[in-house]
Amino acid sequence: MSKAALITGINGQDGAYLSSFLLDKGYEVHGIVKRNSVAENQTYRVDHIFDRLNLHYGDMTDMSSLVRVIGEVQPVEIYNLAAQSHVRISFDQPVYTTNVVALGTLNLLEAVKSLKSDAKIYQASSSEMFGNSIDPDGFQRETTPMHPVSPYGCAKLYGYNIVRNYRNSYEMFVSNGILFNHESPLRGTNFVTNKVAKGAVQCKLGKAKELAIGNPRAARDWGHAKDYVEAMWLILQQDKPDDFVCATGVSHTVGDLLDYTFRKLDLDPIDFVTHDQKFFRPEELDVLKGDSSKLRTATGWEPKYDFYSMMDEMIEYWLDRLS
Ligand code: NAP
Ligand code: G4F
Repeated sequence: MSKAALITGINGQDGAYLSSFLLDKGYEVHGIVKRNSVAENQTYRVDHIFDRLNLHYGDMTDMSSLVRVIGEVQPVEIYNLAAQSHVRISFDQPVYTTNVVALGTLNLLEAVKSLKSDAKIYQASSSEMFGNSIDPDGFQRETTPMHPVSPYGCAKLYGYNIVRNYRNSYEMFVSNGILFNHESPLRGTNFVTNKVAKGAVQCKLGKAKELAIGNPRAARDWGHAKDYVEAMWLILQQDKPDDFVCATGVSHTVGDLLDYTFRKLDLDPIDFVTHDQKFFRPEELDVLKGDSSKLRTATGWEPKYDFYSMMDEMIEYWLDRLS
């Protein structure tokens, strides 16, 4: 009989890639989907594999729904990916973000504990937890102090800590993946990479005259979601639960992102890019660059995409869709 895996946030970017990855590995894949008034659009990222998935209604803020689904599915692995994952929006919805991201994680841990389930749990922790804390060599790693600068980052830090607390207190197999930014054509278009890929293609095709963005100086360590879901699985295949950074180790600014994308389309960004205060954050995280030596040594993980091949795929996707 195949092993059951349960993914919260299955219809998100990472949930879609992880579902395909686990199906290929022979898992029976289950996922929790929260109620939405328009059911059709909600699953567009997994529509190509919809018939092979088992979806259950539930919500991270409703522990009873988590108990019900985990009790029914009896998963061997749980990937906790559900979140209000947009940093800028977390300033507008701080309480909701904290309920889903922080208390939602506690709800999941309590559900697993109360059911006496042996499921291994992957917690989607984030490089946003570091805030502007950087080691002297310019990298963030597992030992770097964490001082988050957004409601989302603060909520993720609670999730990270409560995971460690339950691991130590109750001998649960629960691991944090501290993942740096990862992107793809399935990324929400209000995150900067896919916003720029889509916006630049619209400019190229004459469908838009300008692209308004926020802080061009912020720098991120961008990888591809397809590579990062493999890391999630590898983290749960370790003998012991632990915490691992997953990153490419290379950082680019938003300005570099604009320059590469527009020039790839034979456009000059100066002719199209404008700045709008509404896309800036009240407090900004300036630079992220991750050292994932611990993960690479323990699991052999290596990313297959770099920044350029990742952006090329996203640009191609929008050219195909919008042409
Ligand atoms: P995403 O595309 O925003 O997906 C989030 C998922 O969570 C969606 O399926 C969403 O469902 C679901 N969700 C939201 N609120 C929920 C609730 N109350 N109950 C149940 N489900 C809920 O995010 P992602 O990029 O795939 O990221 C996956 C996880 O990794 C998130 O926890 C994110 O915070 C974390 N992370 C992401 C990155 C990154 O760069 N992508 C880096 C580090 C950590 P609807 O779409 O139906 O609302
Ligand atoms: O694409 P972003 O919105 O991603 P951000 O804030 O780094 O968060 C993502 O990565 C985290 C991991 O570190 C995840 F935990 C989180 O869930 C999410 O997936 O913004 C990236 C950078 C920021 O510095 C932002 O200020 O781009 C800057 N930026 C500049 N103009 C913009 C824009 N960001 C967005 N979304 N939209 C803009 O117009």
